Amino acid sequence: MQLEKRKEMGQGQACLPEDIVNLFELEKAAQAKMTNQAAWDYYASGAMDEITLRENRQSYERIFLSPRMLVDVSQRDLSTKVLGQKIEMPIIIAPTAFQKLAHEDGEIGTIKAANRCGTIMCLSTLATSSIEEVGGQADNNLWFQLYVYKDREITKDLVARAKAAGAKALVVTVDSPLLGRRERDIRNRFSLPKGLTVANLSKAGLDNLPADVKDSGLAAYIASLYDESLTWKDLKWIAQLSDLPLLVKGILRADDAKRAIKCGAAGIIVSNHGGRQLDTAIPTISALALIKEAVPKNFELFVDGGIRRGSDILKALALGAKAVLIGRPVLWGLALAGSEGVELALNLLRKELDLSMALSGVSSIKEIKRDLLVDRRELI
Ligand code: FNR
Ligand code: LAC
Repeated sequence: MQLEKRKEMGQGQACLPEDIVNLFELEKAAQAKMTNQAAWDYYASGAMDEITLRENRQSYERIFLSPRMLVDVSQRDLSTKVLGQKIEMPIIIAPTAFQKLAHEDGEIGTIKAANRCGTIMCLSTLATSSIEEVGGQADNNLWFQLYVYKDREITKDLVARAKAAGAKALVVTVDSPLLGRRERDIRNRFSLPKGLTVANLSKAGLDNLPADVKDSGLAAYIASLYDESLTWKDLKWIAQLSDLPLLVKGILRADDAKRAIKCGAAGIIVSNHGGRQLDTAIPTISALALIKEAVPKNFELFVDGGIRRGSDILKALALGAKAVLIGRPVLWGLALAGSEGVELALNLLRKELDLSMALSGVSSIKEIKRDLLVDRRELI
């Protein structure tokens, strides 16, 4: 946008997609656009004091790179393989619930952006579009995130439907026997506005969040329906429900990572749920470093939480992640400009990763190694 027009609008900050220079600006622009304050709070919230939410981000800022010079970086390739499938960049869309709160395009807008960017989208159980609708638009690039309901028939049915809709992997989230205490949601009595539903659960008649509770409606929904008794034994049961590769999302300890592998996990997503579950849980980049030491060399690890810069992705890959997942920035993109906005968020990260690689003397993903990071003890 021309400078005059921007002045006319009296705004110092970018608010059109073409003006957005980084994800922090995208966040501000999305916030300005979202008129439903409770929906914004739901997206932005962390649990309790939001310490883990902040630390997820800040821990990346404390890691320094040790770039290598005079390397030919004229030909760069960001593509990689996850679970045997090629993707154009090591950036995957994390499962986030209720995407239609951001924009009417919702999850369909997100899968279309994933298609255009050559990457994978993981669809949440709590999506506002069904697995069949999203699967119908996918380009062999859909994963399904499973929440385990007390009613095992419902859980079985969700897995079968995901498989039939063409999902390529099953992501079981294990950090949410109950919902974390998100104080903004409690104050707002968070629920879904009229017209939006938990689309995957309409068949089971469980597609509405209670609206008349003195708490977060989502917290009440989860407390009454999710299986709080879930254990490793159940993970084995889930693994045999289909032939889909199983990813376990929400692991933060090395011994749990080893157990997940024993239960047949094809990969682990190191995650604290974007700081939304247990506050003061370990920041994910630190958990990744611990877990990497404990698992076989080629076992596929993923990480999410607080990734906002291409250099964050470089750091996560240097610490052993195959790829990263991005949660909130996708929602910000949707809120600002629907499917195009999601593409914008992904492209900003892709370009920054590409530049960070070039400036570090790396021209392909497999060249990213631990020695790109400065050891804490080397810092004065
Ligand atoms: C989430 N997340 C999440 N995870 C999951 O397994 N199932 C879900 O339905 C949701 N829903 C959800 C909604 C919203 C609004 C947010 C912000 C997050 C967690 C998500 O997959 C991911 O772990 C974090 O979002 C990653 O952190 P960043 O990138 O948001 O900082
Ligand atoms: C959340 C749940 C739905 O983080 O995963 O809101």
